[in-house]
Amino acid sequence: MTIERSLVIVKPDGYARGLSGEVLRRVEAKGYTLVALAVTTPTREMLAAHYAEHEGKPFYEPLLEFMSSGPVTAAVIEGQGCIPGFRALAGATNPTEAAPGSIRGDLGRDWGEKVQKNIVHGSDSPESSAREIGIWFPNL
Ligand code: DAT
Ligand code: MG
Repeated sequence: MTIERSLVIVKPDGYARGLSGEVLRRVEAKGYTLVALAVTTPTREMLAAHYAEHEGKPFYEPLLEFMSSGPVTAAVIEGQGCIPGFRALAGATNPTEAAPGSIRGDLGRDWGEKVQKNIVHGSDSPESSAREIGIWFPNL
């Protein structure tokens, strides 16, 4: 596997619960390197670009509303295979189904809302990673 970069976001729920450090701890404990780090409240424009693939889905509007509701911690991480590797650390999208041991499995649950508040985002492919890093860290 080649050295890759992935965009990791600690979403507003994770940030508000004080889980940024716990997520970054797991990233570093796994052996990935932090390349860039920022706390920011994303604009709707950034989020529309970031989540373009989900436009039109029933959870799209609640997702943009939620993601723009407060600060997030955004990071670029680096390491061999870190794109699938961080997805494995994050666990399944639905925290109820995410395996114990994963971030979503250990730290998340169903809050009975329209959008899954699942603590973290991680890029799902090299193409997504390059696109997302361009949106969140245009100077990299
Ligand atoms: P992932 O974040 O695991 O890559 P995704 O890209 O399919 O998942 O969806 C993006 C986000 O949208 C996800 O983290 C939470 C929300 N979401 C996805 N599917 C959903 C659903 N069926 N109901 C509510 N929210 C959903
Ligand atoms: Mg996704």
